[in-house]
Amino acid sequence: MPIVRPAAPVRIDAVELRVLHLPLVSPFTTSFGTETVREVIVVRVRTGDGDGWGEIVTQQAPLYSSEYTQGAWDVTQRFLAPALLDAAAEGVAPEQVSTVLAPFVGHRMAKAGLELAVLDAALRAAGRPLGEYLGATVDRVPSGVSVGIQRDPSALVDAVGGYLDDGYVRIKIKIKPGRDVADTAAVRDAFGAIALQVDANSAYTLEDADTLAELDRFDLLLIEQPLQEDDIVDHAALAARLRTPICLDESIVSAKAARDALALRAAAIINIKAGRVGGYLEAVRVHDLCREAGVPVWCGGMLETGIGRAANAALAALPGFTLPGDLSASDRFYARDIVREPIVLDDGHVRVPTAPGIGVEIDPVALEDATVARVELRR
Ligand code: OSB
Ligand code: MG
Repeated sequence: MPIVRPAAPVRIDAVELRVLHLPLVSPFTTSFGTETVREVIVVRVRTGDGDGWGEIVTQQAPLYSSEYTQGAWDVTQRFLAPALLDAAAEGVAPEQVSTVLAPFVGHRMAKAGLELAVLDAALRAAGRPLGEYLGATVDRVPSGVSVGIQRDPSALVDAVGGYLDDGYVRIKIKIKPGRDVADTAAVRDAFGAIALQVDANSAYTLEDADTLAELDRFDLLLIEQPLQEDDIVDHAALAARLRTPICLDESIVSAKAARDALALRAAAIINIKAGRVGGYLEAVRVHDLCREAGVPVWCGGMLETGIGRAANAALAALPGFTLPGDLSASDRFYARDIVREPIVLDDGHVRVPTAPGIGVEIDPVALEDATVARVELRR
């Protein structure tokens, strides 16, 4: 459903941006690389009624998406934040932020971070939780975990076993050419009929269809983004050759892209990430059109801090999110989160925050300790 009750405009006095470096509890390896430290941008908007917080989920290098942290840092200071500050002199409602930023092509993660900060400020001022605003219908959401590529299949089985012991209700393993069928077989053999899916992060081409078809025998929930971001027609061709449903992640950069992918039968399931589509409001639009089309969606993750993790829990509480998301606890990635109430796992679920705005408070000491760069922009 579209946003039922819009939020009142806020006047923004300043935008603070910080680059954080958060050490990961263990290296995270995908088909595109290994991360040991999460580099991320945190946004604070300062308004007469208090602060709002957002997160720009770019990574250090443009390997998952064309966006990357220093690029987002530059475009936000040079173009996005000045446009927002200009528009917000007399007040800007969260629903207007994407229109204000629309003249600037792309840079969706950067735009999403600004929009989230405005949403948080506006909803805190109104005493409304983000979940209620977005249309949440449940108070907790099932928690899946994304497991990186390990040294070998036996190390993968150990890692997955640990997460199952923690209570995660769905396992996603990262795959790449040469680390696909054997890794998946090892996990299936070790743990039987668990809810299991794989994510290729664009590592294959249509030439690999025979290899990918071997995954059909493992009864996976889905295979995520086997081909490149712009391979919509090839994904449709691949879908016709697999029994395993194809889920798109990287390709779905907007509600329009989602509509096109569904029309071309390139995806049977969609991973929704607010950063990738330019914000939580566009994410709701993707949700709405998929729900209309009877296409299941789930909430993806970008190794968020507690800010994005809390907001993702609110988004995933919408009724079309019928598959468990990558909504793990803070301690899946971080020994120390930057919020006072880290996201925790409770019986395989994550609670949807009920306090106003994103519903979590920043831990100023943890934030300061993680900060490697800071700027404040004013009108
Ligand atoms: O493809 O879903 C992905 C992390 C960074 C970039 C892309 C992806 C991921 C993950 C981690 O799989 C999801 C999470 O935050 O738990
Ligand atoms: Mg993915």
